Amino acid sequence: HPQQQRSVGIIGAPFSKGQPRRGVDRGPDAIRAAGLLHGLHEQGCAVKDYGNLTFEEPPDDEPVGRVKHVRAVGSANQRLSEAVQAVKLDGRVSLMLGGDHSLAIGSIHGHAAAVGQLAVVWVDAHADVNTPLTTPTGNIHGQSMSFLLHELHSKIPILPNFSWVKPCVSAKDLVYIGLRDLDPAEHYTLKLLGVKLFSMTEVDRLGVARVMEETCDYLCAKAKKPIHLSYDIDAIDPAVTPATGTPAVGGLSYREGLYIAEHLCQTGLLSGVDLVEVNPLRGRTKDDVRSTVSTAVDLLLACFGRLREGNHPPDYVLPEP
Ligand code: B3U
Ligand code: MN
Ligand code: MN
Repeated sequence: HPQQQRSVGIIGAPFSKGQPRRGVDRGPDAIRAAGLLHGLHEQGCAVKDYGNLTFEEPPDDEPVGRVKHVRAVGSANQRLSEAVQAVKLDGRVSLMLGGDHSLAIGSIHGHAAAVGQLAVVWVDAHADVNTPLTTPTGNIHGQSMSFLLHELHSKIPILPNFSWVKPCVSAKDLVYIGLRDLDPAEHYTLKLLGVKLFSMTEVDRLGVARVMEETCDYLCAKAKKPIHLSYDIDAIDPAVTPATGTPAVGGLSYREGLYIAEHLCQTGLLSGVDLVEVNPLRGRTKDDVRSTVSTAVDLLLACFGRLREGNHPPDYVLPEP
């Protein structure tokens, strides 16, 4: 599908209560201001910006057990799920700009509600698969996948504003790339469920090209399901993308990060994308922020057709003298 016209629906989700640091709610506007829409138009995408969602602040949102801001996260994700469903019913690839990674709950839920079974590619330094009972921090951005996996359903307690969340992803339809900072319970869970993962060790061993080949062979073994890519900017090395809440050394290079996006685009199966955890208030310098945000834009342009070899419109003709 080298030059197909791609139709994109952008949803801004300026939400930060899945984690404790302020500023990640400024991600969507920073990514737009860095030229995302202009770049998508220029490469021939049909883009519709659905604008930023607004979120309510539930009163008395006290921790439930260890878990923080449960009600706010639950209701924000319910809104996001509905917004993603609307974009999919419009026939577009949904692009959710976060915001923190708790938003993957609503984004993936809405995507699956609209199109059915998904394959999920989770690119992240972290696995975000703590349950509300294993979380060491209480932050829901470290728990998103636990709410979505069928296999963990019996491990999830009842939480306020979460009753709408139904698990919609099978462990066999999930691949992690870039992992390097997991809690013991998360590692145990991924081994127990036999989840396919390419930690930074596998990226080092195999190289990113083989990682992507194996990822797509694995996910497409039986049927070609629509792919949901959930891209946490902290998957990339903090030397390149420092403006994020929980940077982890030893990450993907800029080139490896781009290769992942290019490769998934070329499958023609990308149906939903998240780009999360860009926090413009976390960089030490303006250049830290610029580098983080422009890397996010470059990853997204690659998701929607941009190639480093160059591109041209399908109707291009050389001018005659
Ligand atoms: N695993 C830890 C840390 C963490 C997860 N995701 C991020 N940080 N960004 C937790 O809080 O569950
Ligand atoms: Mn994450
Ligand atoms: Mn992360």
